[in-house]
Amino acid sequence: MTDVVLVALGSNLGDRAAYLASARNALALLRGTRLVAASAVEETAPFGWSAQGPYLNQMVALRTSIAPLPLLAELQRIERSLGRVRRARWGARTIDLDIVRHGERRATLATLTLPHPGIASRAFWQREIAQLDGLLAAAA
Ligand code: PH2
Ligand code: MG
Ligand code: MG
Repeated sequence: MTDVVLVALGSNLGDRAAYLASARNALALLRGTRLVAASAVEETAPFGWSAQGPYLNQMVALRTSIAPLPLLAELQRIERSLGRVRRARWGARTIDLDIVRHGERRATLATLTLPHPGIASRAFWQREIAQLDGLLAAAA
């Protein structure tokens, strides 16, 4: 049993494009997982806490057998491996990996809400989701 999972990537410290590329590689290496589509990379102004540099954002689609909470743990492991240090909420980071959608699942847990509640307020996520949905439909 596999699901199509959308994962948002964001970086605003150091070599941002290299962090995105390393994260894509690490995602593609997860057990039971294929990276099946990637959106364009977009530079975006920071939201939440404006005294930080601009982000590179991208979204990828995975086909995976990993359930939401174990996948969240894998994303946090990848973040740590790429030098992520958790300081302020919404502060600058080398890499941020967020589960945006996990198949049709809905969840409201302390650590994870699905679909991600940030979709409605982030125009760049809406653009990336539209790109991925188009790529996935073309591949189906
Ligand atoms: N992520 C944040 C905080 N602010 N701003 C942009 N432009 N892009 C992000 O991915 C982002 C942010 C917390 O996750
Ligand atoms: Mg985030
Ligand atoms: Mg995050």
